[in-house]
Amino acid sequence: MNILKKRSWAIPEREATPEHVFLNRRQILAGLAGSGALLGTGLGLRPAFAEEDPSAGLYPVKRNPAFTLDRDLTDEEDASTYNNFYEFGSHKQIWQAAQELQIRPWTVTLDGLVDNPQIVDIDKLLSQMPLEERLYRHRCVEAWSMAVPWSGFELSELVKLASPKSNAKYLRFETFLDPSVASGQKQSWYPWPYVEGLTLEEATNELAFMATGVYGKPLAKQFGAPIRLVTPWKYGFKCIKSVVRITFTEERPVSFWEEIQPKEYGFWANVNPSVPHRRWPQDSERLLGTDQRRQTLLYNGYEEQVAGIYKNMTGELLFM
Ligand SMILES: Nc1nc2c(c(=O)[nH]1)N[C@H]1C(S)=C(S)[C@@H](COP(=O)(O)O)O[C@H]1N2
Ligand SMILES: [Mo]
Repeated sequence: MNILKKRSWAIPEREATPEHVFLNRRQILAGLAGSGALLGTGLGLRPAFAEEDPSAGLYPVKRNPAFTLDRDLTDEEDASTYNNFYEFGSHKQIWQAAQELQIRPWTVTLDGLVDNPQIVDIDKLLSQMPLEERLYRHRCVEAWSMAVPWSGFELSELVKLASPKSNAKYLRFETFLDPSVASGQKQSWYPWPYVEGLTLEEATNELAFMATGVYGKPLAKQFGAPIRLVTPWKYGFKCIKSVVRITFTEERPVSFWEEIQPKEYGFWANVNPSVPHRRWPQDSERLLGTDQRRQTLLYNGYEEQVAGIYKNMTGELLFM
């Protein structure tokens, strides 16, 4: 008689688990590995980005040492997996859905009140623009922030290319519109396409930047490939992604968020720690990928470069 027979409660977990449960668990693990949910381990992120971007050979570009930071760069995986891009969903985990975006062929239309209206092919544009890398802070209106190395060129270069007429006062930017790849655009209560705007004076400030790359590579799709605006002294929603059109106008454009909720999101949206959002304070920010908070800075720390633009504006809601 075998007195060493195992007690029923002593069997290995594998045998004790009904087979369908066991299989499900394996399938879930396999799915997680493929989906990049195991990012902490460094698995999963690369395969989705493996598709070659035709501009990959242009990067990395030379860093412009004039733009320095007061903090560490945000970890690339953290910045690449926590994004706002409502075209692909109204939450932060859109990076996989955004891989549906087709970024070639891609053109940017420059039109409206300009002497040189044109439709520029993205690769032609990239070949003629002076690409450089800049380290910028980014402050989302939701009170989180990051610091990233953008590659791209000054927006003033595009303004020069278009050559605005003397009556042009604003730039109106538009994101692509294609609900067949961007399922968020099927949500008809949003005023698609995403629109943003700047004054000509803001657009020609040296800080206003068109990013075409980040972290020494072409923009990953979730960052707004192949070209997005970066205005680091303003709340992040001004930094419109995947731009297809820039129209020079005499009238102030109404931006996407302003159209949805004008009491909370205005045209100017300059960062100011002492002007709270209607629903939360803006005096501090969470550094993405960490558990640290920092005091938010006036104009997100870029006061010296941009405060002059606004000094004679009275009666404007500059900080929302
Ligand atoms: N087209 C488009 N551009 C957009 C958004 C968006 O939803 N759609 N979100 C904005 C917001 S709120 C922020 S904070 C930044 C986020 O950029 P990131 O995902 O590269 O961090 O993109 C901005 N640009
Ligand atoms: Mo944001």
